[in-house]
Amino acid sequence: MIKTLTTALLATAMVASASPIASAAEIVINLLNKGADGTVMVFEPGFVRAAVGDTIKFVPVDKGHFVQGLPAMWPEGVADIKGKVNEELDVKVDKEGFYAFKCAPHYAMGMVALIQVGKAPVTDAIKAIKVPGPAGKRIEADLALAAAP
Ligand SMILES: [Cu+2]
Repeated sequence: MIKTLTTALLATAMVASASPIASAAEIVINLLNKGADGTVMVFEPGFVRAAVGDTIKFVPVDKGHFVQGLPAMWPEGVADIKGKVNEELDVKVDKEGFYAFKCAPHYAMGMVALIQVGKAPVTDAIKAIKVPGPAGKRIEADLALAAAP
């Protein structure tokens, strides 16, 4: 009887861990006027690895920021997203790929974040996407992190 119960519990645990809903995480990215390393106008962390089904929560710790998807680097078929100034924004990432986000008011200053969802590979096509200015430099650095094992 005890053995049967243990087996049943184990089976339940295995099903639960295989379910994307049970294992989905919430990942917080803060919108800051100044990052830990002194860089002004940043998402922190600016690069994140997420699993399919996770939720990215953008938190405007400082005022005057708002989040938008960067269409140049966005999974095909996923709807655009646009937050509101000074408001939190939850983005559930349901499709593998690269999701780049910008803070619209500070995009020219390089305020971007990159989320690598699932096992999305850093392909030549991804590397060839042109993002101008400081944002492009940051995305380039993020892609180097994404390509690392
Ligand atoms: Cu901003």
